Amino acid sequence: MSINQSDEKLILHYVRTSNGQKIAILLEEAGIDYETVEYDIFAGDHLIPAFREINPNQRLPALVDPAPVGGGGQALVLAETGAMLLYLSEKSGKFLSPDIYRKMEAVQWLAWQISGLGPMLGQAYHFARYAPGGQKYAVDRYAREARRLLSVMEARLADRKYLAVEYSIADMACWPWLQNVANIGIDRAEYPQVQQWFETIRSRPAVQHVLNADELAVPSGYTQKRMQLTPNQWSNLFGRTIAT
Ligand SMILES: N[C@@H](CCC(=O)N[C@@H](CS)C(=O)NCC(=O)O)C(=O)O
Repeated sequence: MSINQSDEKLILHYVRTSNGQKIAILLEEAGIDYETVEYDIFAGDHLIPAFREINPNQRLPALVDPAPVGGGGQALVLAETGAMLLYLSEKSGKFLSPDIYRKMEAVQWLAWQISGLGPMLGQAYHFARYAPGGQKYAVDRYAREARRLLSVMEARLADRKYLAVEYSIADMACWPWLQNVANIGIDRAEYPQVQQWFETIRSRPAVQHVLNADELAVPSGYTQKRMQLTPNQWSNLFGRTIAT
């Protein structure tokens, strides 16, 4: 992994997880030229000081645009997937309608993903897959909240193909998070509208590319029902290394 790369391509500091895939999908959909720098979060790649300069919150992905339009030659360094999706749709002029009503509908569902679906499913996955046993309350609490959020999506998609009026960054934000809900005991087929939406998006060439390209796809070891981490890996993600 080398953080210092230079030319005019965008640099995507990438982790092969749902959050990383959101941004890769938009870059592929919009046809923006980019290169990835891959981080192994289990190995603690994101904890090195050089990455803290890029994202003080030390979470992935992050994006560097060496020459943003109107930036006067100064690079733009961005963290938070919501901010990155908004930036890239503005840069490309795609996947966010210029019509104020349509645009804000998509922004609303993007906000719903980054404040609700992502964090709640994240906790559901954590307690079901990483936490020591005996956490029934937390496992049930977050699984229930995950189901509630899927029901919200199900109702939303009852009379429309996408979360907003057209395919948008809101769909790209939500889609990767629904790939492995079986790991938290949810069968997507219980939510037929969500399932149909999921398949429609899965069949898009850009999404297929992200699912199949070696450098972008989620490694099979990341999707096991129950994760077995070494003490060092656990510490890099949830333990004392984080505070230092
Ligand atoms: N709110 C952040 C969440 C990013 C996030 O949590 N990324 C995970 C990978 S999917 C991460 O960096 N985890 C490392 C850790 O928890 O130490 C965003 O939307 O960008």
